Amino acid sequence: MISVVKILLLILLVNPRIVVDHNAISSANREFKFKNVASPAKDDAASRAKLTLIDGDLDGGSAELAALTDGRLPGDEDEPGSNVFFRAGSSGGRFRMDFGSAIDIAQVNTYSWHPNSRGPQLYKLYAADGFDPKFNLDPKRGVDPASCGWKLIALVSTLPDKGEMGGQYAASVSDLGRYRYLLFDVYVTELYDNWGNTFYSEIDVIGG
Ligand SMILES: [Ca+2]
Ligand SMILES: [Ca+2]
Repeated sequence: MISVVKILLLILLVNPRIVVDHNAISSANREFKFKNVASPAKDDAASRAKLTLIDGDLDGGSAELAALTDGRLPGDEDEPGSNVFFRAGSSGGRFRMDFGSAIDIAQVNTYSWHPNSRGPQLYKLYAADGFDPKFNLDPKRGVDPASCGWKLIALVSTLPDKGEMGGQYAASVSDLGRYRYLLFDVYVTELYDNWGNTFYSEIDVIGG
């Protein structure tokens, strides 16, 4: 007989591990050094992936999507042109990463930096191998990716419970498995004003 404990253990084992980290405004640094998450890498698997916007608009002040994987980091806490962020006042959007063929994904690390509400990260991460007959390469908002060939890997939130929202953030999702595609469903961090779209500085994908 399978006990509830065994089922819970199984869920823990197959679920990826999520680690989040934060450097306060005062301790933010150009190297993106964190206590619990590795600093961004230059020639990780994401640097060879193709990035495609699926839904939403990038802000006029945002860098091109490619800035997410160029290995370059902003030199300052408020450097729009070195970050990727969705249009001010919008509720975020979706983009896809294509590795060309399936790869073993050990880690997905996301990095952001801003002195205020555009610092923290809030997104859903999906992955797919593309073999599902119902597979939809471009599911827009309103279409649940899990209904068309994507697997929900993690809900990542680095939102602080209290205190300052600004600073540097890193999130690391481990042990994903073997996939060709990743989908990032990116949300605003707050709705009080138009400035809740995160400044994403870099996304690393570490192969297994
Ligand atoms: Ca990188
Ligand atoms: Ca970058």
